[in-house]
Amino acid sequence: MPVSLPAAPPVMSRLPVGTATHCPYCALQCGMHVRPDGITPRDDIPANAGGLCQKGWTAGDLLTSPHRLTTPLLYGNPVGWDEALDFIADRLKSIQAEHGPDGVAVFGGGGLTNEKAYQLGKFARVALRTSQIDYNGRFCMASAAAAGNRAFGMDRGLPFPITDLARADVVLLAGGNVAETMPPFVRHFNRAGQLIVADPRITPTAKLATLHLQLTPGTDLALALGLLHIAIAEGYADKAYLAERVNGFEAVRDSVAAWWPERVERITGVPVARMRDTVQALGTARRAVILTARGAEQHAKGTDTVTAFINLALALGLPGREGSGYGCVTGQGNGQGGREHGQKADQLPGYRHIEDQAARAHVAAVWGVDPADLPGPGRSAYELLDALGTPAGPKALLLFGSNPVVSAPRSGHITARLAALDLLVVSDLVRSETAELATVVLPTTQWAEEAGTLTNLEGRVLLRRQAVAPPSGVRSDLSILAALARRLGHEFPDEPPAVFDELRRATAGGVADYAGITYERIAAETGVFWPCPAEDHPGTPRPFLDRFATPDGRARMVPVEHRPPVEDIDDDYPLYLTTGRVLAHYQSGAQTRRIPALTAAAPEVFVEMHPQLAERIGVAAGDRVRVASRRGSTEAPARLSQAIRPDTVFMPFHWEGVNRLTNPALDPISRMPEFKVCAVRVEGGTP
Ligand SMILES: Nc1nc2c(c(=O)[nH]1)N[C@H]1C(S)=C(S)[C@@H](COP(=O)(O)OP(=O)(O)OC[C@H]3O[C@@H](n4cnc5c(=O)[nH]c(N)nc54)[C@H](O)[C@@H]3O)O[C@H]1N2
Ligand SMILES: Nc1nc2c(c(=O)[nH]1)N[C@H]1C(S)=C(S)[C@@H](COP(=O)(O)OP(=O)(O)OC[C@H]3O[C@@H](n4cnc5c(=O)[nH]c(N)nc54)[C@H](O)[C@@H]3O)O[C@H]1N2
Ligand code: SF4
Ligand SMILES: [Mo]
Repeated sequence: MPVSLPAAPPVMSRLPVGTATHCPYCALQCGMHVRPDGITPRDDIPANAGGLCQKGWTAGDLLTSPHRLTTPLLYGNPVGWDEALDFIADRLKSIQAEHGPDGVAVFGGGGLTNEKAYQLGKFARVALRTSQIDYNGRFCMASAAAAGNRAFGMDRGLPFPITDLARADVVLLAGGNVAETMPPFVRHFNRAGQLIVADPRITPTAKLATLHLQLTPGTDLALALGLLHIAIAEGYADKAYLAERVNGFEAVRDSVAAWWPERVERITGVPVARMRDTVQALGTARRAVILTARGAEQHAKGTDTVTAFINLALALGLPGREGSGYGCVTGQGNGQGGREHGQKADQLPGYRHIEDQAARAHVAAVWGVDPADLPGPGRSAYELLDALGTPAGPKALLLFGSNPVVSAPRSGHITARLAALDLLVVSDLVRSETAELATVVLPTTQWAEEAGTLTNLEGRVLLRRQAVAPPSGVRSDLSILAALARRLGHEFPDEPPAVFDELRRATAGGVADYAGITYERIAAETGVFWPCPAEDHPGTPRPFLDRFATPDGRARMVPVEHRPPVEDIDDDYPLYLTTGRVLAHYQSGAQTRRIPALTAAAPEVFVEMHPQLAERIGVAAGDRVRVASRRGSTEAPARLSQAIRPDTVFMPFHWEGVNRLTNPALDPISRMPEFKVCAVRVEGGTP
């Protein structure tokens, strides 16, 4: 049965074209024209080719929002820029004088442009000389990144253009709800092909699927092991490909021998027949793609789970074949570029490792410093937030592009850590929940008010052009960093093209090599795929066609074992809580909860539950219930739905409170928290 796709949107009225730029939100980075009277989609950008979601259509309201910050705030009171910046610099110096360089920490975001992400990493290592920097991408696709590096020697979310999906006969999507999280994505699925979705809920994406695997939360790893077991048993392993391109098949084959389909059914709840249908579809397809997203990745075993799906893809001979492959559906606007240029605790620009001596020497030369002066690796995002204000932890935090009071796991605890700081500086467009706690808030320019590059989920570097003048009183993040650096004795460029030129040099020769990418080329070619080592190099849409990025060019299969969620259900907390997104809101909601059309579409948080469960616990539709975990509790109205398993409740995390419940248990490799499964109880039922 072919995939059923929603009807194409009506043909756009041909309004005068404005500035060609890109959406402020997710990693699809839809192309859009911004005009004074509104937004229209671009049709020259393949990822959206004329489409936008509701958030994109209404993004213009961000530019005129009455909630916009336009003056720095010191202890909540408006002050001038010099006063704010002098205050911050003085406090940074005195805190570092007392506690050493690591007394100050920096936290970034995957929504920041490449230029900002790069500059933030340089600011931390050069101006502050702190090792304490990480960013919210650790909460996003860090597990897929770690697994991709382990298997392929390179983490490029989709190692092929998104338009390749149209040629795949079968797509298996584990833990992604792209119909709500990137609506124009669904137009790339092959209408004549099959879509198989693994999700505990019957989401709008699962409704498009030809086959839905409605697994128990936290069991994707068992599912992937079971699928590989069946694939090998039924003779679908591609022996010629494995011999030519892959190391480690035998050990993985032996490790899945015990993952009998019936055993996997008991753990996942997915019927054996559906697993067999899935394997048969993948195994007999001429071209097939396996994708993972946050549903499978945001677990304390996320890296191993993605590894298990990559093992399946490798056994079937998919990666590195045109029209086939494995990919991670990256999330934030610059989720891909944001993980390449050094705002990660263990990383230098160009996806270089901070402990690699050659990498340190290269980057230090670009920065004009002694390699020995560059700090080593710091704490990962949750561990950094958890250490704030503790005796051994940082006493100050500079935060750019994240709202952890809403979005961090165990957020009640993280809010207390933020409140324990001597100095919290937040650069933001609006007074987010985290900015409410800040000693100093710095109002910054946003997407269409400034230029910069972003790297979309395909690894295509795009140019987000400035379309409007910023309101008076705000400054760009780059100029804020330059002004602070100057006060700390360093000269940093503050214009995006100058920063990008430096980024090109810093990434030259690295895994994520941008040396050959220029603003002019991006504009002329509607984006350039990295790696692109020289201006006459065409860029690399499909990096794995001939070889993988490992030293011997072969992919690595790694045996992995399933284990239950870190916190399983029991008598006290008998239900699984899983969390995720709704169409109308973005992330912590700091931006979208301030847009009237979006709050009208999705006005408040809710807890989705099956009617059988509701009946069992005495809850009627719309009742306010209390949801409690071992870490905290929150209230929300109940929303009854047949689309969820009776043992599981779902809450979107766009509102403060949901993350008070979530479990910060971390993946040992990626340091990803277990956002997608913890144990809760639901009480109440008061109308
Ligand atoms: N509307 C909207 N779109 C967004 C965003 C947004 O906030 N709002 N954010 C962007 C960002 S940063 C990201 S990372 C992406 C995320 O994009 P997705 O990964 O598509 O989004 P999620 O809703 O987090 O999770 C996807 C699905 O995982 C399912 N799930 C939960 N637990 C499990 C599990 O254990 N196993 C499996 N297989 N599935 C499970 C959920 O039911 C959910 O339907 O979206 C991007 N696009
Ligand atoms: N329970 C649960 N929690 C989750 C998730 C989940 O699935 N479940 N998903 C996780 C994921 S995948 C992600 S990516 C995180 C995201 O969560 P956050 O890190 O909180 O991301 P945003 O809400 O996008 O926060 C961005 C903030 O920066 C501001 N901002 C936007 N652009 C700029 C800019 O250019 N400069 C500056 N200085 N500020 C800017 C915005 O106004 C906003 O306040 O949440 C994670 N938390
Ligand atoms: S799908 Fe993502 S990039 Fe496209 S309009 Fe919606 S939020 Fe923007
Ligand atoms: Mo994300």
